[in-house]
Amino acid sequence: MPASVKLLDGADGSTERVVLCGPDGASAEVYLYGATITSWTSRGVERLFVSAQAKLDGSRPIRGGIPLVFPQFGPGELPQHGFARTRKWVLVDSEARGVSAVANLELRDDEDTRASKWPYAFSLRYTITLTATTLSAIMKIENFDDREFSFTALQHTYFRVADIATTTVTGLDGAVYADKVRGTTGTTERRAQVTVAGNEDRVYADVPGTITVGCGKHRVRIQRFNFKDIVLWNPWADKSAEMSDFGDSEYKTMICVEPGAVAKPVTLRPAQMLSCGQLLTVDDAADAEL
Ligand code: TA6
Repeated sequence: MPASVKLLDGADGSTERVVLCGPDGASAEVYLYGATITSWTSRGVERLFVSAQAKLDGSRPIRGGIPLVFPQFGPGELPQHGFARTRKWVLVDSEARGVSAVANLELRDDEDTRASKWPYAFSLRYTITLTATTLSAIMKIENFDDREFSFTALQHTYFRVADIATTTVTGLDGAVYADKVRGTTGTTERRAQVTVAGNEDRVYADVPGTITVGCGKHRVRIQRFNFKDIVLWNPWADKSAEMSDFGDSEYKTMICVEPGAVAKPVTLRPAQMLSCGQLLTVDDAADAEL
């Protein structure tokens, strides 16, 4: 089946989300609100997690999928994780070409952002490309101001897993991380296969190579472009109970493995730009491998 792109309108009649369809039944769904990818299905399996209690009406950031964090990771002068994930983005164009479905979205400064603590003129283009077994999410951040500006950025990917107890993350061994739960910094990850058995909130800096998230036979490879850092997060039971848009036991079927530039800010001079993002590839084990 050839690739296709559908625009779906919201209650107000304006385009609310874009559905990309690729070969072999692959699909992805992107809300213009926050340019949040809320679904990625490949090889018949939904690869992303969205909470059953997530708000999809624009009243708060979508709890799940791939929220975009820009221009601030974490708490700070702006609201947590910055404004990109709560703005209405513009669909610039979309196209289905052969085996790929593509959507180009854009966010620019507006009077609200110019009145914020991060008042700079900028353009943030976001290109999402779907094929049968890959999802590419590439941001192009451009400084349209006459001043340099600094930012941190991240793609807050929520992976859907069958069981957190049998989920592994590989590729982090040797990386140094800050542990926001234990309040430590400078710890080196020694495990080739990282597992999660409680609340984890870690920022691994300067991680080389490919990261793989696996559970049972389902595996997704993460390749990154100018996103050297990886955040690993699972709220576990206590933090889950504190989140109104997250089910108390949903921590058992999700893990956040988030590529970004967050360990230190990126600075762009006027007219300078940075392309950054990730390529997700399905790499399921053959039955014989299990
Ligand atoms: O990426 C990990 C993290 O920074 C955690 O500290 C936690 O706050 C998570 O993001 C979710 O943040 P949110 O603002 O979406 O509730």
